[in-house]
Amino acid sequence: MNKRTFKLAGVAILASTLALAGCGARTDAGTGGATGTKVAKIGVIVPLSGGLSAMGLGIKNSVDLAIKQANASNAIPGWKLELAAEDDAATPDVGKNAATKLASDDAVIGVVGTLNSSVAQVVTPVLSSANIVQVSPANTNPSLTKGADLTNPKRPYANYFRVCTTDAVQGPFAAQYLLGAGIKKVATIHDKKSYGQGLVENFAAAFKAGGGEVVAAETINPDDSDFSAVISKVKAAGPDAVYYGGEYPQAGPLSKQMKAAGLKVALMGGDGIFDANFIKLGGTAGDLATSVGAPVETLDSAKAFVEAYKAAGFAEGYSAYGAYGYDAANSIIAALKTSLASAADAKSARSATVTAISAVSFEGATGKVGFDEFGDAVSRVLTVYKVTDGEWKAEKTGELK
Ligand code: ABU
Repeated sequence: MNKRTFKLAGVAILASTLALAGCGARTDAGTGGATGTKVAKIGVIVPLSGGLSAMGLGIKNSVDLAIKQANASNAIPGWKLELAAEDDAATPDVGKNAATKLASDDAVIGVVGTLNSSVAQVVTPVLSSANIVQVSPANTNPSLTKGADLTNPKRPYANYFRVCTTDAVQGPFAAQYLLGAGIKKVATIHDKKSYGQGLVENFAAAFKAGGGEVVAAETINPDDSDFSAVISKVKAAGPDAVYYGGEYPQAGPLSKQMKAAGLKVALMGGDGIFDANFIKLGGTAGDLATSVGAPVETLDSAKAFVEAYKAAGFAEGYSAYGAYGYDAANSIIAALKTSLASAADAKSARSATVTAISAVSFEGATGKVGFDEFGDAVSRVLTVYKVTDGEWKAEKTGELK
């Protein structure tokens, strides 16, 4: 099937789904046969532009899909859900403005986002002030749910939840993998951002505790493109591998420049580098990444999501976090079934939505979706991927031992 035929088939499937759902549901003039008279909006705050937009667009499209499916099945009788997507450009200040804009819209009842932990640190307080529930598909920095002192965890914001696991699990999972592969000496590099620094700290502590040695600990700036100085220092320390905390726009070129400089060891990173763009930008055979959950394509629970996403004909792939964006949106929608049931309008149901989501539990695309007392995901599964024949291939899926 060529791309155009595939897209047309997707439109036909969606149209027939909507037509079926319309039978027995009330219709509104101007809503194309949707399901209610009151409107509640689910916001999205992710990078829709810039270097990380591949991940952000996959999340936005997946939330859009969840909303369309909820409307088609009349999931919340009397209500029509709408998408309100905002670009944070992976930048805290832009994200804060996006949160302020969404919070000032009385129809917004929940937000899926952000991608970046550093952006969440300024977005969450704004949404918290407006009692708007936030569910991140991708933030992995532990402090967002446990506060700065992990030895004395305190939840900073009751409106914040996430459906992915955290770097307190991801870092040690990577350390165990490298130690198990016989790697005893690593150099670490991070980009000084909340995610990159936190990931490296969690990795290094576990690597040392497991008997490994960190022979160099370096940093780059988030927008650097020439890594020659840091590579010289790292190469002199003679590591067996480099562990990088950051995202693929820097990690791909860093790997390429490492090998060109004669530092021919694997670069390993976390979920921030797990994207096809890492390889396009210079990531090479043998490089490694961990990412949250099991590979989506192998999950029975994700089959319907993958098929519906393809049928919907989005221009971009669902990427590393699409299935998590879909589950995040569906966790909000599940809460809305309770909070909107007798609500006069969306704004008056915001607090009730925060309360309702704490008890949400269902089988999502990525597996069991639910939250603990900190708002963290109940699932702690991770996968190690290796660049093999020009693409990421899963090496090992499991939970931290
Ligand atoms: N977890 C990877 C996405 C980036 C972040 O948490 O900042």
